[in-house]
Amino acid sequence: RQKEKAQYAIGLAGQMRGQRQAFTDIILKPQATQNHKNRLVYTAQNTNTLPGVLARKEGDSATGDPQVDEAYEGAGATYDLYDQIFGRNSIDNNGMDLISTIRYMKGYDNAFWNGEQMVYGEGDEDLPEEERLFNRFTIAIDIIGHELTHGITQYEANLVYQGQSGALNESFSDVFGSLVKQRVKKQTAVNADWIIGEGLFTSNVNGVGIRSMKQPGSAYNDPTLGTDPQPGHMNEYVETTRDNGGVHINSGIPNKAFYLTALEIGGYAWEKAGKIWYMTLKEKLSQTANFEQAANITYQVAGDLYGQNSLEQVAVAKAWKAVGLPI
Ligand code: ASN
Ligand code: ZN
Repeated sequence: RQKEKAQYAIGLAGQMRGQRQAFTDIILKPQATQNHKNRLVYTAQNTNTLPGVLARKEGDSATGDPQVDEAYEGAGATYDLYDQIFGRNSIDNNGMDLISTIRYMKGYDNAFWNGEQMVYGEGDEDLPEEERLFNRFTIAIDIIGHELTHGITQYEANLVYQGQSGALNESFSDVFGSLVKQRVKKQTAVNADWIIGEGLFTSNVNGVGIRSMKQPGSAYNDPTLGTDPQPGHMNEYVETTRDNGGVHINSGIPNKAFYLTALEIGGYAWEKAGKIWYMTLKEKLSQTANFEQAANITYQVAGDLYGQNSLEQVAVAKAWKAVGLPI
């Protein structure tokens, strides 16, 4: 049971598909959208009823319940990244309410986007302390950004949650989740830890988080959870029928390509690498895109945004080549 948990920790994309809008102007001169940030945080009170009972709405002051307040603040930071940096107005780019439910079921070791809202378990709070592996899932702001990004992917490329397109779906969630965290912490690409889910494991686990974008496969190595199964190169691509064909496993490859791109460009990762990935997701990828197509499209987009043979475009090509996907 525990083993499965880590591997499935963190995203399901639904089937809806939003309308696409025209390209580049917004992205180089993003303007905050008219503010439609409307957060609603509910508690399921340890049941499976969604959304549950309203615990905090937009404008309310902190409740003192960390799960409620973290879900609220994390949704806010995610909204702000998309709004202020990419000019996007919420999940559907049309001001959709940001609905979160915390305390979903009892001892639930996961978080997910259900096609309409974010849902967070409280981890192993039901177990005696020495048996706990997971803390509450709102504890890590990148997890919140990850789940919300599944909503955005649903309205944009709508990547099919299977095989390589599914691993890309997962990877975009990790990329923007990590950018939410990096922006809140004001960290440049070189200073960021690129860990996903830092703080999620209790001290009973030998691990720093559920994934590492910088060094896929290195996030944990634990007697109960096993070893982080992520590859960081096509040579180690994992063929499996588990986990929808390894969507949380092979996402290590595009994750590392993003990390390498951001590192090579330098500065804050959301400013350029983030824009390239955002425009790729919003305007260019098809639902069934594979890694090779994603690589080619990020390269094209980098050229459109920053110029042919620009430092940024060259960085993208180098990064994909380094993970075994030459353009
Ligand atoms: N926490 C997982 C994720 O967001 C949930 C899932 O749908 N596998 O990827
Ligand atoms: Zn996910």
